[in-house]
Amino acid sequence: MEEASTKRKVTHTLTSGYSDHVRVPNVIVMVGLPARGKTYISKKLCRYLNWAGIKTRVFNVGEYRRKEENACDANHGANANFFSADNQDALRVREESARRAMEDLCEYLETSKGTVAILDATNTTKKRRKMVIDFCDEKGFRCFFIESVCDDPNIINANVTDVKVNSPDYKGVMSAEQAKDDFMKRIDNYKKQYEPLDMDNETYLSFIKVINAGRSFYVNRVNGHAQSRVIYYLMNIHLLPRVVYFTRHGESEYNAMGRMGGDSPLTPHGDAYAHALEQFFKGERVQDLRVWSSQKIRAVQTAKGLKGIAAHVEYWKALDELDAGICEGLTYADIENRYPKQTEDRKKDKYHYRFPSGESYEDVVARLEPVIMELERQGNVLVVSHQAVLRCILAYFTDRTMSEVPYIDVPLHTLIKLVPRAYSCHLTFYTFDVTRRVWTAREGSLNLCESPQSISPPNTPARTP
Ligand code: ADP
Ligand code: FDP
Ligand code: F6P
Repeated sequence: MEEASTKRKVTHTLTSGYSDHVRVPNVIVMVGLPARGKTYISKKLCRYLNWAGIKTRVFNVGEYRRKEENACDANHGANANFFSADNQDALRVREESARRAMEDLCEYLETSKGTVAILDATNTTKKRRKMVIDFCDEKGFRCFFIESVCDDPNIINANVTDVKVNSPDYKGVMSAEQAKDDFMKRIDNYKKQYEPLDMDNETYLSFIKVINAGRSFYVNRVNGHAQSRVIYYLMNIHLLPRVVYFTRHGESEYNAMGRMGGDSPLTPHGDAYAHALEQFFKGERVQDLRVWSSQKIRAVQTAKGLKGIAAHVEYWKALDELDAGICEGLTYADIENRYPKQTEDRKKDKYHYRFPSGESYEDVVARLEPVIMELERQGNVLVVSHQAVLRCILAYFTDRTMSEVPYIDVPLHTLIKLVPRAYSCHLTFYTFDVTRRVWTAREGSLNLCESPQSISPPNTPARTP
């Protein structure tokens, strides 16, 4: 009897969309003229949501259009006239591209168990948006619009010059100068058909308007957890140029003994690294540098010399190393001997494995969310933390999957400099030439560093114990 009713319930959710009690897939629909940061927002949001454990994928309609064009050996994108509202043939191609993207998006949410799909297109007309809304209604997907409105000519000019002229539409077809000219005409063509989200007559829709790259926002009818999380995120990100540095503490006594976790002080080698770091930042003269350290002794000692250099030094509990619970203070060999089952389980799924009375990488990601949000809000920051924690933070910035996170190589006595770029981040690894350091990475490590830079900063004699 009970089994039959359970079956009925399941059938009900499958045939008539998603009730309030089951997972409701979200479709995020980008809206806005070209060069308003829609692809930037889509990619960044996707990276954040996946990192936070919400399975997300971007469907870029421009790519679908290019695929169609490749199939018939054409390159319409390199001619602004293609985007004119009067070009009926082109409109058909664009509608078809959007339709295909929506089919794939639907497959992703229904079959591949995605939670959020982002439809990255201009969606500048009411007609196009109605098509998307009807589609989502029919499938039982929740629809949320993000419109980027920008009339600041400096921002638009920079977006076109730095990013748009490198679009695959123009690659090998024309010079950067010609591409810029064509793209500006493309924008003009879109302007003639653009119908912004209507704050008076489209109030039944859930949306956020991001105005002039976050100078102000307009939010309407937020529906559910995923949407409120997205809004909070969008309100924290900014485009100002800045640098984020990451380092592990210098070598600690426990590192030297091969023991996990604990709260031991630096060895003389670790101390020499702390000194070299201080000299490096003295030379760098980073403006308004904020230093965020964990509260563990080894991190506090590493950051100590930066007090006179940085604008602020703060100590975050959230930056403390992953808690290895009953394995704290043990070597990997001790753990294997005492708890062979734990070692085996950890190997099978290191990301989700939680130490008894301790944490998993997944737990660390959850407690790092406020750190990420604050990093997004701030300018220049140096984070002094630990191997597992920095793996989680770097995974966010470099878009790594859950299974990759616990294997990212974050060596001791190495400073990582991260500079945000249009759609990605650029990393530089500075390896400091300060005597010995122990090797703490485990098997199968993942190298994020393309070209390491060795540093022997002047005036950094290794300190004697
Ligand atoms: P679109 O997809 O709208 O054609 P892109 O995302 O390709 O535009 O443009 C990328 C550029 O947009 C990046 O250089 C980024 O600095 C900038 N950008 C990001 N967010 C915004 C925003 N909210 N408004 C304007 N420009 C933005
Ligand atoms: P993009 O490639 O930057 O994502 O420039 C507009 C464009 O942007 C075109 O490539 C693409 O054809 C279009 O957006 C997406 O579709 P619609 O204008 O048809 O919505
Ligand atoms: O060995 C240094 C260390 O930071 C330990 O404190 C911590 O338990 C460990 O690395 C985390 O690395 P893994 O997850 O590879 O064991």
